[in-house]
Amino acid sequence: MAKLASRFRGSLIGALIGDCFGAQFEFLPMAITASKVVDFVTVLEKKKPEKRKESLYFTDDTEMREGVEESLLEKKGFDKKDMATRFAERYFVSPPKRSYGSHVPNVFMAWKRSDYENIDAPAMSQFNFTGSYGNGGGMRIAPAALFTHHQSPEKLKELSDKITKLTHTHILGIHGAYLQAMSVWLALKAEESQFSTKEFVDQLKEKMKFYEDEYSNREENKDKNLDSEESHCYLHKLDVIKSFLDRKDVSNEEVVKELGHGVSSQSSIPTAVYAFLRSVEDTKTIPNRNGFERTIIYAISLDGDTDTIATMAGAIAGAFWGEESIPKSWQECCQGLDTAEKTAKSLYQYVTEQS
Ligand code: R7I
Ligand code: MG
Ligand code: MG
Ligand code: MG
Repeated sequence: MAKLASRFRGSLIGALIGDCFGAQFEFLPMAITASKVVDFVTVLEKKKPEKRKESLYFTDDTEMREGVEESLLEKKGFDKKDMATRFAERYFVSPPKRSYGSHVPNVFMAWKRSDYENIDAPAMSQFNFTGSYGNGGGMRIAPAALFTHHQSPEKLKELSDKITKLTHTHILGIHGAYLQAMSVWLALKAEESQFSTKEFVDQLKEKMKFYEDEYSNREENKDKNLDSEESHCYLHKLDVIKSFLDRKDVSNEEVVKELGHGVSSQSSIPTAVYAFLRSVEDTKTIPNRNGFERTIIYAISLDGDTDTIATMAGAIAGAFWGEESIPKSWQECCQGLDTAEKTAKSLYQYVTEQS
């Protein structure tokens, strides 16, 4: 079983690899298949180390994840002004290839105009005051699961909500980010030899049911225009995942139709969780690759928001199988590897000192 320090590194490096590898496929006009992704990684693996080194850039998924980590470590917990300032100031100097979501820069600019005094309001005013349900909350949330490793799932929920609400206040964005955070949190603790994908989904279902019920039962939410299918969408999608895990013949088309591969939380976060769980179960469709490799290859093969689905799936898979499951040749390709390694070590040190 991978040791905890290795799982911390695995989660952040796994997130980085998902982003860097997935970004190469984001706007490709061709249909993506697992064999095309395998061809892509095979080319990288055969390159000379000096040609490979840092040849792949990361995007907003990593840039914002780094902002979360730095702030949590520096402030020893959540500090909204500090984290918001890090998000925005990084964005203002970032090259265009970081490809941030189309609306989230409005939040950064409003913060700056207020000299980082008015942090809460800009996110709430996104999308006609519904708030964003983009997957920008989930894509950066893995470090919250590491940070609360020795605490309760309720503490993780509190932290995940605070980090997400800085930019994403739609309930589907908030619940989605928690689903991703909780998946990483559980994967860090899971033992491979006794692992049951169904039990993993059941644990997630229990949490999502609680929070989705709580939200829809609150009086002030009764007149919000979410129908019951929407307000319990994560519970519903976890049931779909369970039914998929019972079958061996689930096609990419069916996964995309039922779970999605889009830029919204609800159409990408359950998909990332499934990409990991399917890769635990199915060792044959993508042969001669370990579970971590299968997760990344499969997540990207689903097409759509490839960097973000792969970054979220990679964070879960890396937490489960540990850093030693991630080929060194893959790691070396990524810009941002040194930061991910160092930060994982600092987070590990921080939580072990706290416990
Ligand atoms: O969520 P966000 O940070 O974007 C992250 C995505 C990832 O795929 C990254 O890799 C990057 O490519 O972008 O940024 P937002 O601008 O808040 O949301 C992203 C998109 O989600 C928006 O541009 C909208 O298309 C969609 N969206 C919504 N559409 C309608 N109504 C988010 N919220 C809404 C909504 O309430
Ligand atoms: Mg991105
Ligand atoms: Mg995108
Ligand atoms: Mg993306």
